[in-house]
Amino acid sequence: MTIEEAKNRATELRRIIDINSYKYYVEDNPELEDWEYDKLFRELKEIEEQFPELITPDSPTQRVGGISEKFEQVPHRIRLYSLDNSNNYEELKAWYNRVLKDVGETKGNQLGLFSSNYDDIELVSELKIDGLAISLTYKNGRFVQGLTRGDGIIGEDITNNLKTIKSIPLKLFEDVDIEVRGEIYMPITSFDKLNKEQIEQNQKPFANPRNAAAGSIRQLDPKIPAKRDLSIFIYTVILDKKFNIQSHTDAMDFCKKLGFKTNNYKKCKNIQEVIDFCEDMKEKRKLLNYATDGVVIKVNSFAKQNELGFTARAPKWATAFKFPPEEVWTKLIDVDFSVGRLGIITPVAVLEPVSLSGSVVSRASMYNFDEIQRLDISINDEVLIKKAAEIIPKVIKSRKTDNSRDIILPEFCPSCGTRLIEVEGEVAKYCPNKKQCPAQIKGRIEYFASKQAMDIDGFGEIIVEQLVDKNYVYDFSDIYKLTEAQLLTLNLVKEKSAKNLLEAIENSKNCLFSKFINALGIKLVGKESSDILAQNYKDIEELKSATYEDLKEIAGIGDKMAKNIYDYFKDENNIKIINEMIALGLNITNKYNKEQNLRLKGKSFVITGTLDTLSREEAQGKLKELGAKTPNSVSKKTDYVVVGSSPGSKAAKAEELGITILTEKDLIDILKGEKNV
Ligand code: 1X8
Repeated sequence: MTIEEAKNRATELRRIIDINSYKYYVEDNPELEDWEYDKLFRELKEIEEQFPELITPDSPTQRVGGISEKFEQVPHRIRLYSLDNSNNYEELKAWYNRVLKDVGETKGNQLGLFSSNYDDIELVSELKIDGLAISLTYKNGRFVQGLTRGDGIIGEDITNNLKTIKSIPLKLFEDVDIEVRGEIYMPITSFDKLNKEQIEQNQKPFANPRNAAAGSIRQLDPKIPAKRDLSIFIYTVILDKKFNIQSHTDAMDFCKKLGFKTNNYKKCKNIQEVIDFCEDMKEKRKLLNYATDGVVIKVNSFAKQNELGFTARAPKWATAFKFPPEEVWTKLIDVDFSVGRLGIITPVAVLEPVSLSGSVVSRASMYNFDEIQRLDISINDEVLIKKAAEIIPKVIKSRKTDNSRDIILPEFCPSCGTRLIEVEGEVAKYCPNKKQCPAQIKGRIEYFASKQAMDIDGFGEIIVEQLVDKNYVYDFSDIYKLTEAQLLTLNLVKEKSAKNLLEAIENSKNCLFSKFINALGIKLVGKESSDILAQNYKDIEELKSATYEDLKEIAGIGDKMAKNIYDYFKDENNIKIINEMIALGLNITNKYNKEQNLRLKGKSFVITGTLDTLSREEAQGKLKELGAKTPNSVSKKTDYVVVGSSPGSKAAKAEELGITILTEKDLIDILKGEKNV
C-alpha cells in the first residue's frame, strides 16, 4: 500500500467508524455487528501503525491519551452558572410569575396583539441529570478541550479523559467553532456492575452513580475512565450569533444535528403543563437507566432569556424543580449522641436498617434536642425517615408503639464528660471543652483532611481516631510531622498503606488557598465563604491582617462570620499552628490570583443606582471574577464608583472624595476588556 492509498483508506475507515460509533453510542441504534465494527477499527489501527504520520488527533484510535501529572486549571471563557431550585409547585409557580412579570406578554394577548400556541411564554422542560457538569470546546468541528465545572469560573482540563467517552464526538458533522455544556453520568446498570467488581477486588464501592462517574473522570490515567462506562447528555450551547438560532429547543436540535447526544425535551405552553410533566416524570424516572434528581425548566426564547438575565449565581430564566425526597417507615432502636468538631451535640437515630433511594440506611440525623421534643420521638417508636440525594437521611415523623420509652438527654459530653452548656440564641447544646475533648479534636482533624479541605486521601475517621487517641496528632501541624513508624503502630495500617498515607500527606502540602481556609474550620466559614475569602485576599498574610470592618464589607460575608474570622486570626495559637505548617512545607496557591484572569486585581468598585442591563449582584460577581473588590460603601480606598440611574448618596460622596465616576457603558466595556482601568 502506498502512503497515498493508506491515507485515503484511513479517511474512509474513520468516516465509517465515526458514523457507526454515533449510531451505537448516541442513537443507541447500531447498524454494524460488533465484529464488523472491530474489524474496521483494527484495520485503521494497523494502517496508523504502519504510517504513524497519518494519525490525526480526532482519529477514533486516539480516544486514550497519555497520563498527565495533574489537571491544569483553566478559566472558563464564559462562566458556568448554577440553577436556582424550586422545591415544590408553589415555588415553581412563584418563579413563573416572576418571569411573567418581567417578560410576559399577557397584556398584549388580552388586546389580541399576539397570537401563539402558548398561553404566554413558551417554556421547555427537561430531566435534570444527576451527574457532573462539563464543558466541551470544538474548533473547526474538532474536539479540542474539555473542562470540569470546577467552581464555575475555573475548571480543570480533563480533555484526555473525556476523549474516552464514546458519546462525545471527536469530530462533528459540520466544521463549526462551538462550546457545549452537559452532564457526564454513569448508567445505573454499569454502576451496579462496577460496584460488584469493586467489592470483589476488596475496593470500596461507590455510594451512587454520580460519585462513580466523578471518581472515574477525575483519574490522571485515562485508561481508567476508558474502562468505565460513562456517557453524556448535552443541554447548553454557547452559540455565535452567525448561526441565527433563536431558542433553546432550536439550539438542542442543532446540537443533535452536529452529532451530540441530547436528551428529549418537552415544550410547555404554561406552568400547569410543566407541573404535569414533573408529576409524570416523578414515577417514570424510576424506569430510566440513569439517575435524575429533578426537572429543569427554561424560558425557550433566547431574546427573553437575555431580557431576564442572571442573578449572581444563576439564570433568572431557568429553575430546577427538585423531585421530592423519598420516605420510608422503620423502627428507632436507640439514640446516640455525637459531638461535632465545633462541640455541638447532635442526636443520631439508630434504626432498623431499611432501603431508601438506592442505599441501606441504619442511622439518621435528628438535628437537635428541640427537634426530639417537637416530633415527640421515643425509643422503639416507628419513625418516618426521608432522604434527598447526597443528604444524610433524617427523621421527620414518629408514632408510638407499646414498647415506646423516653429518650434520656445527656447532661455531660459523651466524649469527655464535661457538663454541656447552652448558648443564648442557639438551640444547640455544646461541649465547652474545646481544647481537650477528644471528639472535637478528631472532628477538626477529620474535617481538615477531608476532600473539600486539604484532601488527604485515606485520612478518614478510622485513622484519625487512632492518631488522636495515641496522641500523635493534636494540632493540624502534627499531621505534617507524622512518621512511618508511628503510622505502622495503627490497626489495619500495613507498610503499603503507611507509604500511601505519607504520600497523600505530602501531596496535600500543595494546596489551594480557598481549600486551606475551609480546612481551618472557622465557625460558620464553609466552602463557599472560603471561596469568597480567597477571591478577596491574595494570601494568608493578607487575610491574617484583615480588619473586622474589611471583612464585613465583603458581599457574602455576614457580620457574625466576619467576627469569627477576625477572632480566629487574632488567636496567637492559631497563627502559631499556621506558621508551623508553612515551615513544614505547606505551599498555598491562590487560583484566583492567576494574572491572566485577574485584570482588575487590587481595584475597588462601588456600584450605586440601578443598572439597565445587569443587576448589581451580577455586576459585582463579574468584577470579582476579574479580581476586583466590590464593597458596598464608598471610602477613600474606593477606586471607581459606577453610577446607574437614581443613584443614592454614594455618588455625591464619590464626587466629594474625588473618586473616578464610571457609567454603566464604561463598566460593560471594562468587563469586556475593551476599556482599561
Ligand atoms: C444542570 C443540568 C441541566 C440540565 C440537565 N441536567 C443538569 N444536571 C438541562 O438543562 N437539561 S442545566 C444545569 C445548570 O445549568 N447548572
